[in-house]
Amino acid sequence: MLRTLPSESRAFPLTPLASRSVPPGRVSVSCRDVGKTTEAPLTRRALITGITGQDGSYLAEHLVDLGYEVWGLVRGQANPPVRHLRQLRGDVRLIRGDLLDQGSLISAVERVQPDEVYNLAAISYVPMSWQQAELTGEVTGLGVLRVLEAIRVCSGISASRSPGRGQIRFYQASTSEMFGMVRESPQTEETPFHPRSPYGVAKVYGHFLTQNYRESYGMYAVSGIMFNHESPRRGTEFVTRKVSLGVAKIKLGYERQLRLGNLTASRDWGFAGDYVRAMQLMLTQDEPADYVIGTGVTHTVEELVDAAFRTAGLNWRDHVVTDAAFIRPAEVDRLCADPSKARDELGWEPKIGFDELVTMMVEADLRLLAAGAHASEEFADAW
Ligand code: GDR
Repeated sequence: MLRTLPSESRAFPLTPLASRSVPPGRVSVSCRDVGKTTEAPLTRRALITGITGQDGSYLAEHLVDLGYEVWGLVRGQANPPVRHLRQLRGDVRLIRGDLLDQGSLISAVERVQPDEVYNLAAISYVPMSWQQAELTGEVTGLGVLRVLEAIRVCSGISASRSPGRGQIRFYQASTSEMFGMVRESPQTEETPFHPRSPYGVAKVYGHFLTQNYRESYGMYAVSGIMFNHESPRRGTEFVTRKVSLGVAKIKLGYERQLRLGNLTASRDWGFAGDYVRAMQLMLTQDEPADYVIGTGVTHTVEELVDAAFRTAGLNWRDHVVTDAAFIRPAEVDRLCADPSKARDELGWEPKIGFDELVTMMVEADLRLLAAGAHASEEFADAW
C-alpha cells in the first residue's frame, strides 16, 4: 500500500510593495538624472528580476549579506511563488513589473534607481519552450531587450551620449544551453553557439543583445554563461530535483516508481549558491566581460540517478522507468564547462561538488517529506 501524503495549509503573507518614497542614503533624482547624483549612496542597490526563483533567492540573500539594498521585481497577480520571499526576512523590497511590459520596467528602474540590475527572469524549463515558443521568445529573449531599454532610457543614454561614471551595471543570465550541439569540449567563452530549443535560441538573442548594448552604448552589461546549477530550492520539473524528490518519496513509501526521459545526456551540475557569487563578482570588475560559470566536471543523468538512490540506500534499477513523454524533440547531449577565465579573473571557484550536491538535495527532500509537506507544487517550498 502506498502512503498518502499529508496535506498542508500555510499562510504566506506578502511582503508589502515598495512605497514611493526615496530610500535613505539617496538623493532624489528624476529618471533622466540617474547617474548624476551629487551624493554617493551609502549602500549599493540591486534590482533583481526573477527574484522568486531559485537563483533570485540565493542572489538576494548573498547581496543582503554583502550589505546591498535589494529590490525584487515581481509580476502582480500571476506570481504565486512570491510567498517564498518570506524567507528573506523582510530584507528585500518588492516592486511590480513584468518583462512583457516595457513601461513597467522603466517605472521600476526609475523608482528604484539601482546601481546594479540582475536579469534572472525567464521561462527556463526547456521542454516548455517547444510548447510555448512564442511566449518564450517574448519573455526569455525580448524581455532582455526591455530591461536594457529601461536602463538606457532611465540613464539618458543614446548613440551620442555614453553612460558616465556611476552608470547602472547590468547582468544577464545566459546559459550553457546556448552551446547546444557543442562544437568543442569543454566549452569556453569563445565556443560558438548552436542552440537546440526555442529556449536556447531566445537566450542566444539575449546574450548577443547584452554584448551589443555594451558595444553600442558603452554600457556595463555582461552575461554569465551559467551551466546547470541546482539546490533544494530547484523547481521540481528539473531533473535533479525531480530525482531527489522521487528518491525521497520512494524511500518513505509514498511511491514506487520514478519516470524519467533520456538517461544518457551529460550535464555539468553545480550548486546554485556558488553561482550567484559569480554574478555579483562580474559586476564589480574594472571592465565588463562575459564569463563561463561551471564546475568543469560532467556526469550523465544515469550517474545522477545512481548517486541519488544510493544516498537513500536504494538501487535505481529497481525503481526508474524510462518514459518517452520526457524525451525532447532535440537534445543537448553533453555539456562541460571550462571555467578558467572566471577562476583567473574573478577568483571564483565552486565550493560544492557533485556528490555533496546530490546528498544535500536528497537529504533536504527526505526532511521535507518527513515534516509533512504537501504532494503538490508546495514541494517547491524546500527552503
Ligand atoms: P536543462 O535541465 O534542460 O539542462 O536546463 P533539466 O534538468 O531539465 O534537464 C537536464 C537533462 O536531464 C534530462 N532528463 C530529464 N529532464 C527533466 N527535466 N525531466 C526528466 O524526467 C528527465 N529525464 C532525463 C534532459 O533530457 C536533459 O538532458 C537547465 C535549465 O535550468 C535551463 O533554464 C538552464 O539554462 C540550463 O539548465 C543551464
